[in-house]
Amino acid sequence: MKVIILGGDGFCGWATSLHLSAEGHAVTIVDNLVRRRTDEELGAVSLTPIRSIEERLQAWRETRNTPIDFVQLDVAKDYEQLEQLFRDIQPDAIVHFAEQRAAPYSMKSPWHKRYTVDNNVNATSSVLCAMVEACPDAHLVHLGTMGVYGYGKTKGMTIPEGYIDATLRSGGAEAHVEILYPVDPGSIYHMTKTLDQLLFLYYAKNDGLRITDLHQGIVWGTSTPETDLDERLVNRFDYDGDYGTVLNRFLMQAAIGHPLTVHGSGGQTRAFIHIRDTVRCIALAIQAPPERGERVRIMNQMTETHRVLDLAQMISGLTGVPVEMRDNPRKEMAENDLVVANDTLIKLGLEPTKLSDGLMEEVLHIAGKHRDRCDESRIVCSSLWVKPIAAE
Ligand code: NAD
Ligand code: USQ
Repeated sequence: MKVIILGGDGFCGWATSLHLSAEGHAVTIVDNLVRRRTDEELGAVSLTPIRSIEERLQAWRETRNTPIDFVQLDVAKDYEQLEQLFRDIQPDAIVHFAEQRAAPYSMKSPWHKRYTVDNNVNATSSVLCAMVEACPDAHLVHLGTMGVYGYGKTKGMTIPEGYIDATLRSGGAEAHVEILYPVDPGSIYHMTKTLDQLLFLYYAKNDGLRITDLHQGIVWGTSTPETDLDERLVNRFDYDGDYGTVLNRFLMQAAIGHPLTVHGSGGQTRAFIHIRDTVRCIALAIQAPPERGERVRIMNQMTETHRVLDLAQMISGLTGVPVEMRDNPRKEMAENDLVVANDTLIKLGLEPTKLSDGLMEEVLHIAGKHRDRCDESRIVCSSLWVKPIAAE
């Protein structure tokens, strides 16, 4: 298949690009490299020494003798170039990772809030619009998030895959319908993914576009069989208070002896998936496109759920590094339950990698190897969800 990977220089996108290329697909990466500039803005580079995109692609050519093409453009802004690219390549599938993905970054300031909305919504809107004009038969696979469902009290109810039966009552009449699961975003970033959902609903209905939205949990780990082939193919490892995600942060903190930073009570339950399973899920999703005119296909891309405090205690038990309970910089429920259906990807052939499979030790090892690259002043999350009330 011809596959365009939007955001293919990022954490999930790079590993996916290599995996799909290794599977024999003709891959073109599109990226504006903004994530590398954000490293500079935040003063916190990837813990692993990622190479320039040129060196990465050269290393892949030398390792596998399979070229991956690269086009630098802004998916949210460079509309004409994007449409022309789709026209020229006529892709079978487009995988869309090209969004600002950190919740704390999206809450840093008015600029960061507006940037996240502008970038993410315009990127998705431009991709859909360009598909209608240039490649209406292509299959769009978008990375959504489990956070669109929110983390309210579901009282043991299973979160379904995107849709839920509902009874609507108004004016004395009653209608039974299937609707998108009601959204409940917990940050500006998560909110942009709920807006993406509406764009997908509209373009699938109006233009018959074939769209899969993968509601992914928190990705952990850093390496895949392909990124392990050569040190120049190394993947990102974000550890800082904005972009680092909780499990990788705890593992990295343990590796350098920094107390494990649990926000609030640690009763937050979240869904997780290893990066190796992320790339497999994308490969499975592009092999199973919906028909033209079918509703948006939504799959929950996660393999297990854990409470934040349980993770911290598990890693503390493994390494002896203490747990530190910190004031929660976020506005989120102190605790929640979370039961998630992930049947579709399992039926398509996903064999889940679990925390118990020994890969936490691999992450500890990688973090330990690159500990000198860590700036400890960047570890604690400084983005606040709610402005502190000014002192009188
Ligand atoms: P990332 O920030 O590492 O990668 C995103 C890539 O997109 C970067 O290379 C960036 O330069 C590029 N990009 C952003 N805006 C762009 C634009 N306007 N034009 C061109 N390129 C642009 O993020 P990631 O962790 O790889 O996440 C990828 C996607 O997966 C995101 O949409 C995210 O919401 C979703 N996701 C990630 C996780 C996770 O834990 N990492 C979990 C669930 C969902
Ligand atoms: N947390 C801590 N300590 C830390 C960091 C985080 O207790 O040092 C807590 C947070 O308060 C939160 C939970 O851990 O309750 C998860 O935080 P996170 O930063 O790991 O995840 P989140 O902000 O939700 O975002 C990440 C990705 C995002 C993706 C999302 C999937 O950055 O792109 O969409 O995970 S999900 O959480 O399933 O919505």
